[in-house]
Amino acid sequence: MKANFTLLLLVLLLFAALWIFGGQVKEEDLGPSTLIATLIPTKDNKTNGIVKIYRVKEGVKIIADVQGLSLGAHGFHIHKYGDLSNDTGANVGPHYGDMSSKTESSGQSEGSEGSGSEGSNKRTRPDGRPLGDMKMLVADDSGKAHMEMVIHGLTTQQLVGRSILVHAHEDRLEDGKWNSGPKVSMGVIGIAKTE
Ligand SMILES: [Cu+2]
Repeated sequence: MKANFTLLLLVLLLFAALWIFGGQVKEEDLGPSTLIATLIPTKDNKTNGIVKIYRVKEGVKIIADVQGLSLGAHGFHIHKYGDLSNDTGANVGPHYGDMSSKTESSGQSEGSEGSGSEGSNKRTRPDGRPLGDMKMLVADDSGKAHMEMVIHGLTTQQLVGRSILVHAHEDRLEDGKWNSGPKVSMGVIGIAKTE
C-alpha cells in the first residue's frame, strides 16, 4: 500500500515537472506577447506612425496606424534587417522571408543566413510572395491609414530586431519583380512595454 502511494506521488511529480517545463519551452519559442515599431520619416519625407504586433494563436496580428501619407495605396513590408543607419532606408535588406534571390528547391535545403528557427516555417505566402509582405496601407485624403491583419505561421520571436517599411507607392509587379518605389518611413521592431 505504501509502495503504491509513493509510485502515485512520483507519477504526479513527473506530470507536474513536464507541465511546468513544457510550458516554459513553448513560451520561449513563441516570443514576446507584444512588439512595437515606431515609424519615423526617411530623409526628406514626413510619414510616421505606430505598428503593434501581437502574438496570437494563428501567428501574429498586425495593427498599423500611419499618417503623413500621400492619397492612395502604399507598399508596407517587414524587411529583414533592423538597420536604420542609412537615412533613406537603404540598409534594411530584402523583404522578410524573401527566397527569390536563392535557388528554391523542394524547400528542404536550408543554408541561408538568419536564425535557424526561420527555416522551420514556410517562408512564402500561398501566392508566392514573402511572408513579410503585408496588406498595403491605403491613405485617405487626410493622409492617414489604418490596417489590421493576421500573418499565419510567424512568431513574434522571428520579428524582433527586423524593420517595417512604408513605400512611396503601391506594390507593383514590374518584369516579374515587386517594386513599391522609394521608402518613405521606417521603424525597428522591438519588444513593447506592456502593463
Ligand atoms: Cu519594402
